[in-house]
Amino acid sequence: MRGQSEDMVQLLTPDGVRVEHDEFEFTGSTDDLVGYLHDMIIARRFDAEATALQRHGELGLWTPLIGQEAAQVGSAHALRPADVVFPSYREHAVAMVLGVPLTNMLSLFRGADFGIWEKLESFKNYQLVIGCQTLHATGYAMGLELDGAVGNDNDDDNAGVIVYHGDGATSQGDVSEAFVFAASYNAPVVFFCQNNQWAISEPLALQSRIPLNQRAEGFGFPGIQVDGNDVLAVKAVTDWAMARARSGEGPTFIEAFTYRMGAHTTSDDPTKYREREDEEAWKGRDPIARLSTYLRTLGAVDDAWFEAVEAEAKEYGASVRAEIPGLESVTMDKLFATVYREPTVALEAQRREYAEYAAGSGEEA
Ligand SMILES: Cc1ncc(C[n+]2csc(CCOP(=O)(O)OP(=O)(O)O)c2C)c(N)n1
Ligand SMILES: [Mg+2]
Repeated sequence: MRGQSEDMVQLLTPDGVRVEHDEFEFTGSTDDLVGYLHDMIIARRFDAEATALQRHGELGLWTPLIGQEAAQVGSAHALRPADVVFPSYREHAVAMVLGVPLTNMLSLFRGADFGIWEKLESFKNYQLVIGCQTLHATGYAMGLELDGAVGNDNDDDNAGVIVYHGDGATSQGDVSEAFVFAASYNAPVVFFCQNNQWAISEPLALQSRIPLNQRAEGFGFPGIQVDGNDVLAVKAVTDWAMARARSGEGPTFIEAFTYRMGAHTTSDDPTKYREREDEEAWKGRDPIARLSTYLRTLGAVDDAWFEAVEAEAKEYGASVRAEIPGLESVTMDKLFATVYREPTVALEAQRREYAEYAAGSGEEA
């Protein structure tokens, strides 16, 4: 595959065969893997439901995660309760693993709230400004260090930050600045780049002449490429990087080499800019299929298991749809009230200006 490094970490081949690696091993149990497969199947179902809800006009937009389940589920399972996540806008499976109610996400994409969701202390708001969350995450990580939450002898007292961003985001100035600060301050932050090969219609080849993980070396911290469709390898590499962060060894860049199997968003049509052969080639590397093959070979899952998960996914899908009518709608009053904890003079002036405009136009305030 183009952009794939020779030393990409892989522990499970696309055919579902387990392979050894000199440095990394998956230390979890088979039961853990069955749990990850379950999470990946449910996440894909949630994603399909949300895409369908957008098509029915219930959501303004949706950002599909299909294809990126292993990158998200594997990395999320490497996190501990004190760790903090800064997502971009596609990390629905990370949210799911961390117990953020997924209806919170539907609410955001319906325009019914502003991302003030549950568990904000450990899973921050989605960001649509490409790459900006890498700066927020780095600043937060520097704060953890100042708070003494890094490098303690008792590892239970330690915490780290993980920030998710895309391949396209690495072309943003914000991301380079975050790398500089993370390196200078040895911040406990893991940059988890889901290289899904596309930044909307721009292929990775336009953005980088070298595999993305090699960029980290120039900033002075390790960069590693992992097979992002291999949940075992993603878990092992993220465990290592988060342990480095928590113990005070500083930042790490992980490039999870994966593929956006769907559209960029529900407003996008990838048939306009990418080849069907490309999509077919990546279908053969589907993260769910390869783990299913492996676990079937072990005898850890069978047809009955898949039927039960399918039934659960179906029921879950129905419960997601049932939530929609109960979601609040947004009023301009609520919008103004949510900007700052205390209103500012400028904001109050804007609120008055809007109220006058609404009164004149007959629009709801
Ligand atoms: C600062 C900024 N510039 C441009 C955009 C428009 N935009 C939205 S998504 C996107 C591509 C991002 O690609 P990538 O970082 O690879 O993330 P992916 O969507 O593939 O997960 C762009 C350019 C934006 N939201 N913010
Ligand atoms: Mg991308």
